[in-house]
Amino acid sequence: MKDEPKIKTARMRSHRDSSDDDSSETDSLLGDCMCDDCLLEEKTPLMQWKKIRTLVHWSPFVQSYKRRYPWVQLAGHQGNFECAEDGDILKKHCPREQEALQALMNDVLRPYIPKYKGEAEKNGEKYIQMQDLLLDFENPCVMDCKLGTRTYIEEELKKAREKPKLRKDMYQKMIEIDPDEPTEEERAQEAIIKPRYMQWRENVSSSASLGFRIEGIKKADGTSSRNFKTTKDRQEIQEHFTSFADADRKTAEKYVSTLKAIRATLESSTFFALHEVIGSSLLFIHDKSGKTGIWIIDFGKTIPLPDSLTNDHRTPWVEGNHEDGYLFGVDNLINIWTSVCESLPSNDSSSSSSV
Ligand code: I3P
Repeated sequence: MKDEPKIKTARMRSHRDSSDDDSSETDSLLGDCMCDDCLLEEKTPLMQWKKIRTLVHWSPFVQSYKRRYPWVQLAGHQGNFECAEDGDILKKHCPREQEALQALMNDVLRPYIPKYKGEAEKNGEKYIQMQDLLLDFENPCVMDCKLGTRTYIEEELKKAREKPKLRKDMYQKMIEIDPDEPTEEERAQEAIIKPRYMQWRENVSSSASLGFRIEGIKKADGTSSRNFKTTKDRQEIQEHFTSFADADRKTAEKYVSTLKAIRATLESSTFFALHEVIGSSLLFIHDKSGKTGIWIIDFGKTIPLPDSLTNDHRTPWVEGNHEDGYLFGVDNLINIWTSVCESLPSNDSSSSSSV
């Protein structure tokens, strides 16, 4: 078929292989394709149909492009995804992300990373092919938390100094949240430079103070929100986590234990010690069956450190040290999810009646 992606590099086994069907290794992105090819695919299982139908109602994130190809995406750049064969997803090619994913396939972090399936081409465009993480869940609840105290790379800062590029779109996004924020000069230009916007975003959200921020939440009842730009307060975040977990203590406990496992793995990862990890997210997914998982996604701004440097990911950033605050964010996530657990009644009714 002319539209089928051609995988250029050797492909790993499909995650639909029964021997390889491990939900703890599912992928990253929130994509489900409604393209004609997928809908007409004879082997499309009923469950997949149901999921597609449900996700189509996730209206704020549905985007239509090309021949009515609605995709669902919780966070990140719109229009970056396409469908692929075997229920995989295609993400617009980014050399940095591809390099990171390739390296991560040989790192201890691999179980928490979307499976990288190689490079693909569709309609003349180059893509990275990855597993669709949602495939193993039935009507999933999904939350994207962007990690780190800093969301722009040092290179962007240097470029902005050398050749400032004014962004009218970012000015507009800023005044929508806080009309008083722009300086007189910015107001006259009706534009701002990107690092200024990114730093302001970090400060109005919890990125700067807690090392992570909520980017988007989709719940099982079909409701969804990306309205977290000014969500900064610890208590408010705890309430969002509680609601996301449907006030279910078991779900919250599973998230705490997975977060602790991810932290331990990050601390022992060679890849992580040798990279600045900016703009990467943790994707939380669970469904009614009790299945939960957290995956590390988005590596477009993950960069190898200069030769003599390693990052501890907790030391505060000063220009030149490349620190990103990633583990500081994971520490705070664990802390807040632990508070969620402590605030909820135990699911085990026998323990309350055993006195
Ligand atoms: C966007 C967000 C993205 C960033 C994008 C921003 O702001 O910070 O992470 O993309 O920059 O517009 P918001 O969430 O407030 O909409 P990158 O991380 O890839 O830089 P862009 O508009 O230059 O893509």
